[in-house]
Amino acid sequence: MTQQQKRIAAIHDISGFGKCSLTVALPILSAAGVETSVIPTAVLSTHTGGFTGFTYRDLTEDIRPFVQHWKSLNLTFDAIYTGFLGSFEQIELMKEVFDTFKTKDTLIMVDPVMADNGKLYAIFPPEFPAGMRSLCEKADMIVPNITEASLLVDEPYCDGPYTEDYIEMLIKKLHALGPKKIVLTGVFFDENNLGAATYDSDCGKVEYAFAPRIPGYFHGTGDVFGSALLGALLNGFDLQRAAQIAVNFTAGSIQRTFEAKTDIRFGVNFEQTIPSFLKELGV
Ligand code: PXL
Repeated sequence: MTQQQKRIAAIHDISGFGKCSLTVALPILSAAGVETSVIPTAVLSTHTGGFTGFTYRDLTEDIRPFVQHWKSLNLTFDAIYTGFLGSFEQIELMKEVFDTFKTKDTLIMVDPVMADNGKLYAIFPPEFPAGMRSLCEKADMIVPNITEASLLVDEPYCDGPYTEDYIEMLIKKLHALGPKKIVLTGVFFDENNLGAATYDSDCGKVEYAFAPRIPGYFHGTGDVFGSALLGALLNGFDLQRAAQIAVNFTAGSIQRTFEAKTDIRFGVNFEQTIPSFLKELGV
C-alpha cells in the first residue's frame, strides 16, 4: 500500500552561505521523502556565527500573511519545525502558527537555537532564553544542545564530560516545561563518543545515541541533526532510533569536513553523506 506523503512546515531563516537553517533543512527533509514547505523568517548573506558584515533582511511582516494564505488553502502539516528566530516578535508569531495549524496529529518541533559552548549568541539579548522557554512550553518535542538546555531550565552551564545524573536532571527539568519528547544534543560521558540523549514520555526512559567524537566545533550541525531527526521520525522510526540515525548522519558529515580541513564557518559536508542516511532510513 502506498502511504500518504508526509508534509511539514519548516520555519527558519535562509542564510545564503554557510549551510544552516533552511539551506540544510530543505535538502535533508526532501531527501528523506518529506514534502517540506517553508516560511523564511529572514534572509541573510551568511549565518551570524563567525562572519562579519553579513546582510540581514527581516521578514517578520510576511509571516502572518503567509500563514493566512496557507490557511485559506486548508493546508495541513504532519509537523511544524522551527529553528533560528531573530526576535521576541517572531517567537510570539510562532505561537500563532502553532495554534493555527495544530491538530492532534501534528508534531510541533522547536529547536531553541540561541546558544552554544556555554554562551548565548552575541546577537541575542540576555532575556531571549525566557522567550524561547515560552515557545518550548508549546512544543511536543524540543531539541536543545546542553547550553540551550541549561539556559531554558536556569541551571549553570557545565563543560563535559557529563554524568548520567546531570543529563537526566536537565531532561527532567526540560520535560517539566511541557514537551513530551526531549532530544538533548552535545552529550558525552568520555572523550571518545558524542551524541544525544532522548526522552519520550510514552516510554518513560532516557536513552542515548552516540558516534565517535571528532574534535572541534562545526557550524550548522544542530540544523543537520534536527532535520535528519525529523526526517527519520516521519519515516516511522521511534525517537531513540531516529536520534541514532541523526547522530550517524551528523557525525559522518563532520568526519568528511574534518578530513577536508574546511573552514568550520562554512558548514559541514552533509550533501555527500545523504546516500548513507537514505540507506539507514531504508528509502
Ligand atoms: O545554525 C543556527 C543558525 C541559524 N541561522 C542563523 C544563525 C545560526 C547560528 O549562528 O546565525 C542566521
